[in-house]
Amino acid sequence: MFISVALTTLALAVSQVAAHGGVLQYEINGEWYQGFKAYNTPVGQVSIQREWDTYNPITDPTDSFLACNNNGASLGSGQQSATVPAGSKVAAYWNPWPHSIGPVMVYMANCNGACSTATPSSLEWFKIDEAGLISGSVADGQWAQGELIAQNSSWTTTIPASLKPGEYFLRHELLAIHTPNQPQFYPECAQLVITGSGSSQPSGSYLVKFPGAYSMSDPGVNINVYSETTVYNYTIPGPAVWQG
Ligand SMILES: *[C@@H]1O[C@H](CO)[C@@H](O)[C@H](O)[C@H]1NC(C)=O
Ligand SMILES: *[C@@H]1O[C@H](CO)[C@@H](O)[C@H](O)[C@H]1NC(C)=O
Ligand SMILES: [Cu+2]
Repeated sequence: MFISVALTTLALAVSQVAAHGGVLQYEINGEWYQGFKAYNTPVGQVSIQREWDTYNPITDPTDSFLACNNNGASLGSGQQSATVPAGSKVAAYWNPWPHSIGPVMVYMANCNGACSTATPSSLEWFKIDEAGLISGSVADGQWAQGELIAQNSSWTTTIPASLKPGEYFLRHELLAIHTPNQPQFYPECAQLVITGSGSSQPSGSYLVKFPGAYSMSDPGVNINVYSETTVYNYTIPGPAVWQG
């Protein structure tokens, strides 16, 4: 009795505090990297992450900042990149309790040169990881974002081991769909220098632009989850995952 009351209270507290957010830090190949500090001036910040300014979502799938959030700018002399071998594990850590309904997606983009001078909206992105509806119905099932919260607000992905070395962007994204027919996109980008002896590159069908990859006509983007009580599939937007 006491336990069930306590759990109900906890569940209520959780649903109330689930909120906006972003990726605050990374653990890549065993090393920790601090993210950009949103709500602060970029002046003097040093990070592998590109600038993003608030925990607020992007709500339009054609928003010009969809690639790396608003404003996605390079940190100039403070802009760093993490040098890691292909095949490394990358864990992204969000703020505690981002939203719990919707998919988690991870993308990369080859900068074809220096990422520090690259414009995120001009790059061609490929998806390396995705998870959507884990179990149950669209209306009240378990989502990847709920799993992320249960994993200490983190998500771990392996960079394809065969990926050709070079400078790349890494883009983590939550697509929160708890508000009917009003998607919320939460993307953050970091810069990587991939090392190794791989030679694989995704072919054209795996490559997308942001904006461009998503639209309000995608079933997974423009959705009222609460009306889908007897639907047990969810179509994650964007291209197929490239396995390397
Ligand atoms: C949970 O995540 C934080 C980073 O947000 C990290 O410092 C801490 O070690 C993690 N705790 C566990 C138990 O992994
Ligand atoms: C579920 O699958 C059907 C048939 O493929 C599709 O039309 C529908 O859009 C899917 N539902 C969701 C929520 O993705
Ligand atoms: Cu929110």
